[in-house]
Amino acid sequence: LEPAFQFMIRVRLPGGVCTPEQWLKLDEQARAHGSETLRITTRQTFQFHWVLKDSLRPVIQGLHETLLDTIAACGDDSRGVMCTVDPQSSAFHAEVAALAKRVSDHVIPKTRAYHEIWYGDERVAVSEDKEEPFYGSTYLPRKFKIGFALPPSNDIDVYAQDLGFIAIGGPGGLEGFNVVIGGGMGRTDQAPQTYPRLASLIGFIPADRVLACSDAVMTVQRDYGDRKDRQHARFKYTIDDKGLEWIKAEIELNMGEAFEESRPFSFTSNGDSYGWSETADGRHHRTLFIENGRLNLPTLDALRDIARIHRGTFRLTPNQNVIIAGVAAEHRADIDAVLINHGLESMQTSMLRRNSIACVAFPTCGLAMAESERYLPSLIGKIELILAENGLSREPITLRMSGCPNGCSRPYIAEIGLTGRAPGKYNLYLGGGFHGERLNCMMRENVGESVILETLRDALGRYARERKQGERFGDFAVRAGIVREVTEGRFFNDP
Ligand code: SRM
Ligand code: SF4
Repeated sequence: LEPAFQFMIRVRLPGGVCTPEQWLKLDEQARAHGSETLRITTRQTFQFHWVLKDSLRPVIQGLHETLLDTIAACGDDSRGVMCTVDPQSSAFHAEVAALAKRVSDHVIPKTRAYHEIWYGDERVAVSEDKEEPFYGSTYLPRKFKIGFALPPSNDIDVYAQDLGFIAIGGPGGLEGFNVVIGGGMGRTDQAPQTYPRLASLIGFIPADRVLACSDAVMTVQRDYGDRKDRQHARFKYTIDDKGLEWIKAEIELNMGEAFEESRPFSFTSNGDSYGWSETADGRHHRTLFIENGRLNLPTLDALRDIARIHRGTFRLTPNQNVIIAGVAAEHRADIDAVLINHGLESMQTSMLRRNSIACVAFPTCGLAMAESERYLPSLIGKIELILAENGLSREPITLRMSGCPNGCSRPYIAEIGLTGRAPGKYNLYLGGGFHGERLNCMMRENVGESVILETLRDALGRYARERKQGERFGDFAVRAGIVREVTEGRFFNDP
């Protein structure tokens, strides 16, 4: 008798866009095989948890019926491609989102093995270079992450990507992208040679060079990344070992041309804006807050009812929320009616909660050292009281918790970051940039809830009393000397 092995399934969903038909299929599979739960991830896709081994093929084949797959959602390859989701400038956004999808299709492995294993396709003998022209048999040294950001929104946290494209528009629409390389969050406790790193800006490329640029950057990492030590194999370490200028020159060589001067841009936030918004094309979009991305039955029921009547798309945000996008003005009331019916119409959540992210952690994550998704909601309740005492309830402050140092919630760029060390114990970080532009710095190591709350009471109290007009909490923590400014990943672990 075989043990009841259970699995997690992660879907590939470039830019987090999904049709109502796909939503209904995902919902159906979650009810049939995934313990009636779906999880929106920090990279804009869905995960099924608790899938038994015998259910793997039915789920994957079911997804295939609506053209969804799980290719390159994991592995040493280019992972799910992210794209800013807030369609503030509809035509421009559509152009960038389409490119994100093209890049995703371009960078995934080409092997037919997936189709043979999961869909039962007939096996055809092909030579390795034809089967996998870019990855070969050894793939990349480690996972590789690509994302597209549309200023002023940095919702995808472009500086946390191995390769980030920052869209630059002109009067005629999309002109091209500023390119950033070498971002990453993962670190290991007690291993100071591992650190989070913000991606570095290396120049501008015209829009039609995006595929060439992706190939060129990934080639450098494929050929020069560390294949001996997995803890040192991400692109960020290749860059710091070889030097940014050397890497940039290698990319230019592969691309066959030099980067242009980077263009001006500015980000204002990495969060979501909730409620209804309208774009120039007359379409309406409703962003729903989904705490930590967890879709359990009552919310699944509501969204299934919406999927049955919705004619636009659903968009998953990098902050683990859902946008019911592309609603015609005359259908808004129908969507509202379903939300009211299911008790989901009101937005009573605090600014802190709306700007929070927790990774999955226990009970499904095998690497978890402490709780995250199941604990953050109650911790926020306690921090909300401190904020209220200090008149800060309306202040947007980013708070991210991860159950281990791997940083799946991108905690090292939050204004308040918490990473698990042991059950009930966390490292507390302060001073991250509000829109993901600065790493934070460790303030307390391996501490429990009472020390976390005490430390925050102190820091937030000072913020309330001493801040300058419009100053963000992360900026204040650095200016006031509560934590030192971390200017580069290499210095993250300095005392
Ligand atoms: Fe992650 C591994 C969950 C985004 C850095 N991550 C894992 C695994 C698969 C655990 C494992 O390897 O056994 C987790 C599955 C937990 C579960 O039970 O579902 C897991 N990661 C997640 C998700 C679901 C967190 C969430 O709550 O949403 C996110 C899925 C993203 C997706 O849709 O593809 C997720 N992981 C991230 C991010 C954020 C991002 O990419 O923007 C990071 C930090 C960025 C980065 O890569 O540097 C991240 N995950 C890691 C790492 C550390 C990598 C490193 O360089 O050291 C690991 C461990 C590893 O790869 O060895 C990891
Ligand atoms: Fe698991 Fe750690 Fe990622 Fe959280 S940060 S999901 S605990 S690997």
